[in-house]
Amino acid sequence: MARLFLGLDSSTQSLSAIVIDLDTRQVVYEASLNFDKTFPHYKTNNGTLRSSDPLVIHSPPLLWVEALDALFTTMKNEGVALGDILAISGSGQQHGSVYLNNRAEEALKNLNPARSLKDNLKHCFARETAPIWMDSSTTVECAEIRRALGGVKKVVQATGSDTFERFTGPQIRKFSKRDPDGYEETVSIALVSSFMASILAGRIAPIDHGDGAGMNLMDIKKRVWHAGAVKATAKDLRKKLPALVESGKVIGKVSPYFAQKFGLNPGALAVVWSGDNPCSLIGLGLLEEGLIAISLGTSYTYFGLMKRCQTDERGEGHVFGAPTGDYMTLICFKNGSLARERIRDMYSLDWDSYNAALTSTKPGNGGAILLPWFEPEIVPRVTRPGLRRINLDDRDAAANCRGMVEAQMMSMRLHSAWMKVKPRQILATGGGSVNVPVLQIMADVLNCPVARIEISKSAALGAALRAAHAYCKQAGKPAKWKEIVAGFTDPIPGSEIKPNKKAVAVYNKLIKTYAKDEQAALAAIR
Ligand code: XUL
Repeated sequence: MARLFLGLDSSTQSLSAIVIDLDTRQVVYEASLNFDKTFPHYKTNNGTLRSSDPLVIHSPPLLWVEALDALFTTMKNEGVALGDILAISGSGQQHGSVYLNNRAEEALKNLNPARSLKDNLKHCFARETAPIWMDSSTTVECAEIRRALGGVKKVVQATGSDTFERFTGPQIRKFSKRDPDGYEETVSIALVSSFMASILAGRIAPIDHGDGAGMNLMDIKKRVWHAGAVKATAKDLRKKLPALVESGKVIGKVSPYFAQKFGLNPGALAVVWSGDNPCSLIGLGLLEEGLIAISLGTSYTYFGLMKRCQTDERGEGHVFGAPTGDYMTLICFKNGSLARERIRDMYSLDWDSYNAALTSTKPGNGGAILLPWFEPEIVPRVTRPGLRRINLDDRDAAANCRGMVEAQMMSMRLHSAWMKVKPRQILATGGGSVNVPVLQIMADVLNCPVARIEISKSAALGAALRAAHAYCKQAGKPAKWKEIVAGFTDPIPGSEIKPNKKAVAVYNKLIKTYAKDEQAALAAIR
């Protein structure tokens, strides 16, 4: 019998599944259900519900429930050997919260396979919709919690991140203030990850240390609920929070609902879910300190594992628990590929000519600096956006193309220094990673080899690998993480780009100029 493991990913726009065969090291099945297309009756837009307030962004949890039923139906119809699945885990978009009432626990325990999951669970919510990570309506609550805990530095040291609008604590506080009755009716608050895990396990599931760290409620060092943060967030909150557990925790067997309805192995283990970023850490094989992933998407993210818990006292970056029991960091730079595209369009170029401009210009750009904050920036915090040029001629298209990419890479180097982890190998992923000249600048500025990795469902894969790791441990045959991920997370062969020594020397100097110019620009804005 094959040893199969299922990883699910409940993301903003879709629910995905990956099944891996641990013996052949193959992904044997992949599927994805797009929420807008598959469930138009929820009237979501990219999986979200909008209101008249553009800062408020929610999703309907019943949609996720219906999607879980539909995905299992698809897997059954497509002949997935569900009877051979030994364990299931999952990944959830981080920070989003689901508010369950006093009927939830019983309903989860007694899921009736003769009815749909939606029918089983439709009366279990104390709040119809779930605020998700895109919601930025809690600035007031962020300030209140930050003040109660003694300022940015204190919050960061306590919870791993400054208070952020999308984080769960500020969202809970807002709900408790705006709808005290709904809050009162709430018996248990779940994250997207623990909510989905609750359905699979047939009971209120715990929250893992990875996703728990995205709430501004967990003591990042002790990995327990932080009494001060809980108190500063909302009244009686402690009672409404489930247990915090390590990411490898087996919750129990999967609910009989799934065995009876879809033929899932009734002995399959339900493993606690985690957030999409901690799951991607595993799905990209970032198991050692110094292995860093840089995702070049609309925004850029920089993430990697940390052995020792360092926090960013400026309050820009985040620290989450890693599924390995270590820590991980996540730093989001909002002005990513979209900003590069703005420069491309400004000079009427296409990507080929943009890349040609990068290869025809010299590292360091003759000391010219560009600060590319087209949109309000997260890292560093920029509330008044705008493009700024220092010693840079706006008529020189090629120098502007280079200045753009150098600035993004220097910003990553500067604003990841707090981790005290020197990158040894960078894995570049996301749409922008096909541009080799961009990766050369990345390698030169960060003084580190860069390889490309293309795993489109890294979060779902990470979840499947986490399920396999937890299963082996439970079966009394614990395996090293390296053994679990071997063969699943390899970079694209031959894609490695080495740093150029001369260019590295140029950037080691230029980074100081960049830091000074950035500081001056920020001082002028604030
Ligand atoms: C991380 C974050 C997003 C969500 C959705 O802090 O907000 O990455 O996890 O993917």
